[in-house]
Amino acid sequence: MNRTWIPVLMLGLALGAAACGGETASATTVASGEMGTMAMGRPTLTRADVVAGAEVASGEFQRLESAPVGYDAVAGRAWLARHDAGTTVTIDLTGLLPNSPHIAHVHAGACAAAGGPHFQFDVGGSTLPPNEIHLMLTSDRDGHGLVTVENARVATSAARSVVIHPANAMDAKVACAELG
Ligand SMILES: [Cu+2]
Repeated sequence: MNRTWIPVLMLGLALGAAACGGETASATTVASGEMGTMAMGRPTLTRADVVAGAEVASGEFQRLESAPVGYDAVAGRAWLARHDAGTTVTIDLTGLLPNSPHIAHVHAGACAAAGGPHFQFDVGGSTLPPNEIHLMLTSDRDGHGLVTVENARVATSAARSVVIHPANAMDAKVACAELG
């Protein structure tokens, strides 16, 4: 990727996140660089389900009515591990549109409410990581996607579900996993 495109991509992602959360992100906030790739996860981090000494909540992804075409077979699992170093979240899905970027957020509501608002460490604070937990993955040619993200704070019980969206259609909620 050409360097000059990175800020453009990040701006697009931030605006998308704002669309999902129903709030507006200012260009100033976006430019601060909080939303770097590192803050949204990597496939190679230690998965939440194998973090040593963690308390792990997990749930199966269920397709939502709002899922766009192409996601009829979406399935997978989300894990949220609370541990001494903070929180680790992993999502592992199949049945995604192939070779496509997706964004997931930890939400504060039940899947019956399509996840409700985004989970925030400081409620009413920044709508970007690290105050929220966002994950970015690009599915492979078979529609499989895996990513893990870490946060230095331990999530409260308000971290209730994980919702995944196509990165280019953030209003479209594809699937939700309730953490139990
Ligand atoms: Cu979301």
